[in-house]
Amino acid sequence: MSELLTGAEILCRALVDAGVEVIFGYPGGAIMPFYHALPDHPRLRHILVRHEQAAAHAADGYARASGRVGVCVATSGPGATNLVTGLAAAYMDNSPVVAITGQVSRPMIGRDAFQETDIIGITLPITKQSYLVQDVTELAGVVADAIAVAREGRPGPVLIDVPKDVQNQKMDWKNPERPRDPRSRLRGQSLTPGAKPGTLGSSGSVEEGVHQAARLIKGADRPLLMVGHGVILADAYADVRALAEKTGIPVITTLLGISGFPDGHPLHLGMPGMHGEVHVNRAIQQADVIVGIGLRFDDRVTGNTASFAPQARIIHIDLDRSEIGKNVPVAVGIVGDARDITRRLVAAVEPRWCERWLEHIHGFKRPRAESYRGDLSPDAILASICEASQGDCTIVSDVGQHQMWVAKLYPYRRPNTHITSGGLGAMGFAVPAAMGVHLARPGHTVWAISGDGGFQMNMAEIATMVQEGLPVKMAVFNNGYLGMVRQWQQFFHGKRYSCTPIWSPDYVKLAERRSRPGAGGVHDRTGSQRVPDDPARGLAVGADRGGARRRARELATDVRS
Ligand SMILES: Cc1ncc(C[n+]2csc(CCOP(=O)(O)OP(=O)(O)O)c2C)c(N)n1
Repeated sequence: MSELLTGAEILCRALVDAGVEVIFGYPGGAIMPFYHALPDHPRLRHILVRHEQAAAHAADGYARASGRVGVCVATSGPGATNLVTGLAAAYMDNSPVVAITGQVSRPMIGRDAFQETDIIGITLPITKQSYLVQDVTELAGVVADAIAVAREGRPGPVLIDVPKDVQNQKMDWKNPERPRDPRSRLRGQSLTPGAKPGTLGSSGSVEEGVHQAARLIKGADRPLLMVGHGVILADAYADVRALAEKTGIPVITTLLGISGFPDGHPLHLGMPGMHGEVHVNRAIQQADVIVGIGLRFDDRVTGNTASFAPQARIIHIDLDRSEIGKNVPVAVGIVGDARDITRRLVAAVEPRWCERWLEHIHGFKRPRAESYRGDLSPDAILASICEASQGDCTIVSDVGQHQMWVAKLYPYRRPNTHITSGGLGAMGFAVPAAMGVHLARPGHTVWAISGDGGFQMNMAEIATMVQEGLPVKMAVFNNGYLGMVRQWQQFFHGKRYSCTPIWSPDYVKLAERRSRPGAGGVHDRTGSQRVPDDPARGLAVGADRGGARRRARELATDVRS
């Protein structure tokens, strides 16, 4: 059956057809036709964020928690540029996000029209692919293609820029007819080459690589397994655990690999790197074989690569060929899906145990510092969060000192329950990303844990959550400082605490609901507003009003004196 539809209507239908259920966005001039069409597609739930950066972070959180594509929408110009940080975070952490931006009408492109920005040019280095839709006939194919590209291989963000006149352009829509080559008009490039399974060097086959790896593991005295985000993305937990248990190799989880292997497992050591644990770093320096699965050996893990793991032969398993040998030299590089390769490796290795090596590593452990004790210590706060959630929640952390405490101290027992901005390290990530995680996992407890600096960057999203009735729990480590920067000033800048004390509003007051929101819900075209019964229900901001303020004042005095 044929119908005359606008590009905006086709855009909505294509999203519904692709299984999209939630969109995080903010309207404006160049995306008006899309917002006009949206109310006719009730299967698309729109979350009106308070800043487009939050839309991108929320889509990212949704994608990481669901394994599906997260979608965000913005208008041209400032709306589109506000997405940039969120897209960069998604790019760095391989999160499948599709961003849809309005663009000025085709005849106006390149004339510095009102709110015209070359968002494709701006986001080229932080997107896997981008499309400037030139004609309504391409739209449905572009959406389907963008969603596939965002997910396949090494996931990442994709941008679709849709000129306003294309959104208004009509076409005779014969579902399910699709343009044959939706890429014909795209701009942008894939920065992540498609992966062909294989082994670098020798015969090049995966089998050969797996056998080389098994031989190295057999001959190793001090082997280590390093687990990265790729294990979570590939759903390779069971296989990684099987590999560790068959060989007895101690396991290290990178910041993004946390919850890729259960904390509390006798083989789990903890996090490496400059904010990691001393015993983990010492183990790396003494290891003779390291099996790295789904990680990129970034500088926060390796420090100076010249002195990283000086005795180790490295086996690197990664989906992306370009990662292998990029940061550290490898003895065996195997390109392929983490689950598939690990499974083969489990079959190829001989059972063994590394008891003495494990004991040796535990000998490096040091007692916790004094500051880790007491009622408001990171340990105690995280233990109470764990207890309150009966150990079953997802933690979304922001960036700073608290992020490292959350990474190191919280016991993650279930896969993919720790979400953070690892690669970009974007403050302001936690609150909106937790909102996305909640929408991906309704009924599950989600905590956003932030510092007072990062929380203030996107705390306006509390209003979004109240309007939408999203019961995300929040904890603010309100120490009165940009703590991690202060720590650097303490150690590397002669204790010159320049511009790091930070004042906070009363977070508990902020979370109190004074009145019902005026215009809640998605659409009020028909006059019906969807306002949640009790929008603030379940919204817990874990700031300690008096105590933290006092502590902040004390610290500030401390610094001045
Ligand atoms: C958007 C952004 N701006 C600046 C930084 C640099 N930065 C890293 S950690 C940090 C301090 C974070 O302070 P806070 O949120 O209070 O957390 P804390 O370290 O005290 O736990 C800053 C400013 C960043 N990572 N992201």
